[in-house]
Amino acid sequence: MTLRTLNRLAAVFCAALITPTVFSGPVTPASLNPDHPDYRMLLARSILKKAGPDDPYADQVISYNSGTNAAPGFLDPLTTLGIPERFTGEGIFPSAVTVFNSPFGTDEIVSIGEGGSLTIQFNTPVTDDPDNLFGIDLLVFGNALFAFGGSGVGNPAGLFSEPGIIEVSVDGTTWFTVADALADDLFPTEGYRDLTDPFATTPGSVESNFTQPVDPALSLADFSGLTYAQVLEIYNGSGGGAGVDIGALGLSEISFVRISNPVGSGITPEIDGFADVAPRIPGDVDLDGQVNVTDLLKLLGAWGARAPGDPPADFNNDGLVNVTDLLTLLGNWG
Ligand SMILES: [Ca+2]
Ligand SMILES: [Ca+2]
Ligand SMILES: [Ca+2]
Ligand SMILES: [Ca+2]
Repeated sequence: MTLRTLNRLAAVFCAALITPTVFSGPVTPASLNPDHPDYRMLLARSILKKAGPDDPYADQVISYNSGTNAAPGFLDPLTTLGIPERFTGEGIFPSAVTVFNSPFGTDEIVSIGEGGSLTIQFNTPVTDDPDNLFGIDLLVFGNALFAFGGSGVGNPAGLFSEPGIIEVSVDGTTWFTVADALADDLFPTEGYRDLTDPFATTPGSVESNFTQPVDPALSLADFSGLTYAQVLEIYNGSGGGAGVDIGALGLSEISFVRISNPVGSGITPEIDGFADVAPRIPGDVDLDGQVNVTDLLKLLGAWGARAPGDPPADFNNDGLVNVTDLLTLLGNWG
């Protein structure tokens, strides 16, 4: 058995782990519990935060209930704070996190058994910014992964996923259920933009963007038979994650996210992290931070009804690339 096979088996194993364990009740947020092993780390992190602007990732665990059958060992909810994993298996089977190789360390992800839930908080609210790509405001990262078909995604495309329910809240009291996205499902995490081997044992050179969503119009079928290189192309620099538009729920901002797993689901979602989507510059089709002739040509090439995977030239997210978007581009030229 090669390292690659072992590596892949480990990831699949962790994605599918369903073993009974004892019920554990809600935990005290580590920041309030000096006995917690990560207390000092969190303290240091929060002190650092005060010195500079907040990062775009989850900041606090409000509660965690592991449910009845969470994967043994994957019971630390603090693993969902901060930036999602780019590299996994340190000390075991070190490898880059790719759409075919999800994070599997006990210090990287947490498991939510049946009847369980995880609630986190962002210090800075996630807003329904109109300049967020595809209208997506929040990303939830799990350990879902595409089935590898020999040279890329299998055909038909397969996904190892354990969908969890996503809810969001302004105040941590009144909750809104997200209808069109599930945690630990599409889209698998991708740590880098420049890897050629999806089972690479060393990091890539160019990091993906964990605050940029994958086009939510893409379905699993759109990935059928794609090579790894083609998947990276369609991800367009994104680090993946399940995308949530809080505007679709009638909300302008949220600070709390809850992932839950109903009794009887037969699965155990794993969660890696949460990100607040960064707004793009309106008119910047290729997402390089500038609005210029390259963006204009891409917009003109995408003119008309927007299809899944098209260049993101629909700045007002109305499904059309037309004169409204052209004027937005010209108005932000330079
Ligand atoms: Ca939105
Ligand atoms: Ca994590
Ligand atoms: Ca540009
Ligand atoms: Ca438009």
